[in-house]
Amino acid sequence: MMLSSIKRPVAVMAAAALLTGALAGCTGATSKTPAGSGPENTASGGAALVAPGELDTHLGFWSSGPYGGVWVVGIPSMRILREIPVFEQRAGYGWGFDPESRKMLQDTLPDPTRASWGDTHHPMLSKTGGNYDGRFLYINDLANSRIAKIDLKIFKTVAIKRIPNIQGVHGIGVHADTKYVFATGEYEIPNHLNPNANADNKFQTAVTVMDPDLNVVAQVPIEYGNTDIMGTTHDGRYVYTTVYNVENGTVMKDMVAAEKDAILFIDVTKVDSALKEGKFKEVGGIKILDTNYPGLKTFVPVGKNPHGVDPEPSGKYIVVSGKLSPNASVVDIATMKVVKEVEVGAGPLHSSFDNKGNVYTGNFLDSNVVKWNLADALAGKPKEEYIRDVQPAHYSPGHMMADGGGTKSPGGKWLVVPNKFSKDRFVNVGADYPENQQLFDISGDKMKLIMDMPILPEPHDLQIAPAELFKDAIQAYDATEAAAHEHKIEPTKDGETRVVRDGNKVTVYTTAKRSEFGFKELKLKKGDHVTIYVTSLEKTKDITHGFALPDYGINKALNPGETIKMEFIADKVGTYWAYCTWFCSALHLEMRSRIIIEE
Ligand code: RUQ
Ligand code: CUA
Ligand code: CA
Repeated sequence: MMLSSIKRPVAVMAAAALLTGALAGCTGATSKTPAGSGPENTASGGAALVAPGELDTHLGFWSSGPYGGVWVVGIPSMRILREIPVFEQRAGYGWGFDPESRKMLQDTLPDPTRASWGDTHHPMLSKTGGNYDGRFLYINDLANSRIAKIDLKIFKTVAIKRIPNIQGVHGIGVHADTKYVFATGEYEIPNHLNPNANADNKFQTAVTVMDPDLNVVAQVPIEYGNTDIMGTTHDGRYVYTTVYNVENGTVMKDMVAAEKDAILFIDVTKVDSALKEGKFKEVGGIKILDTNYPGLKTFVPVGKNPHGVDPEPSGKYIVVSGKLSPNASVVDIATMKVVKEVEVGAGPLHSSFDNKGNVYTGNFLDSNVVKWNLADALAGKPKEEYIRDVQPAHYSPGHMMADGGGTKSPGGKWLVVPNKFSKDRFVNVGADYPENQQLFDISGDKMKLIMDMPILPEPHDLQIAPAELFKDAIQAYDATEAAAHEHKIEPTKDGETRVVRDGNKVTVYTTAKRSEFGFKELKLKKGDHVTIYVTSLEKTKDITHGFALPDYGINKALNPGETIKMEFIADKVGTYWAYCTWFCSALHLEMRSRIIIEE
């Protein structure tokens, strides 16, 4: 057994008292209020952990729920460092205002004429050998069945794909070596509505297998009413997901009717061999695998309506959270059997891990985090022994994540607990309260609450990795390379604006620097199809310009050395100002150029 078993000097009775809810906060507050009903734990002032001018040691990548993007947060300061826009337009970065990002957003919607939005749940970092490698981040859009890839060299979204044949992409999983990206389908599609359904391939939903660029490799038809949260084993062999609707119910009452639901394991080696042997049917260009292919799918019965499925670091077990039961089920991956039901409290949703053999499970109903020792629980020790600590988490934690929590090598230092409610923890700002999340230091015997951090709705899930992993993120583009690779144009040099006319096609190659664009005035004819490339001549870090032409819906930020491309049809006669949207110098407001469109 690879799990370290810790000799613990902690008083067993204290743990028992904590479980009953008579909480003595670790931070010195001693209220007798039961967990979840009062602000009994107070933070010790986390921001001070990182003094002004000092840098965070870790980066957290947050899904932002219906904000449709990703927040990057420094840990332990919990300072928001930036947003990465994904499924929604963001004026600040000009995301969704230029033809390329706009196409990515709109073409992947069910109706490309509607405003794009996303419901992001589960960010997943790319991995090598079962550990984060800092290259990419993948994120789902439950609302529009989409998935996106973010390149962490540039912290930008580089691909968005809509997944066919399913509704509600919820859980996603990244193969231990990022060979594949997997996605679940939350909502069943009745067979009569499913364009691919016929006598041979009845399915309610499917697990989708994609390559690292999110092209669909295959879909595995699933006969049950949903596939929910997802995980992968550290050896790359399996991807697994909870299935809470084995009933194929369409209303909640029916979805909780059965005593047991399931975890579905999909053997990735069988996906490969089924593809190789041609055991699939191609429907609309998608390879739908033979659902009866031997060894492809295994359903393991677990307690009703399970939710989180989290791989512990040794790679032997998965911890499944019970949601409707007070238990976390430990599933042995080798035998695919539940080997232990561990009593952890009411409403467990998700678990994360440290580097000392401990599991941190968040209880939605109890509003707490329970630290328990996996080896002790598996050895059948009493609850007072395997439970090492209980701390209130305000209020009603959903997800939680320790640094490196889903990998082979957790760091064991930080635990972030996004909470679903905040109630009395902040000044009232209206009927929709701030969302809360809390940072715990988990390096000691007891979890220590470091800080509360209110944030916009809603902090859903996250991944935490050492900041060191992202040290190669670029700080400025190489103007030549960016131009050549992204747009296949000759780089535009200082003082060299070129206007090329071919019939009514006009292409403008120009520049931006402090504080002017390369062209001072551009004359166009009504009806011209205009493409403008702007190359930033800046080499100084953090000097960002923008190019906005509001009358034509154009707005895009441009970083040092970067080339951006904008397109519009000059269909309105008049004089229009293009201006810089990012404050770049004392003469920022003067950074504007006139575009005259004549009859
Ligand atoms: S899951 S509904 Cu996406 Cu735990 Cu949060
Ligand atoms: Cu360039 Cu403001
Ligand atoms: Ca069920």
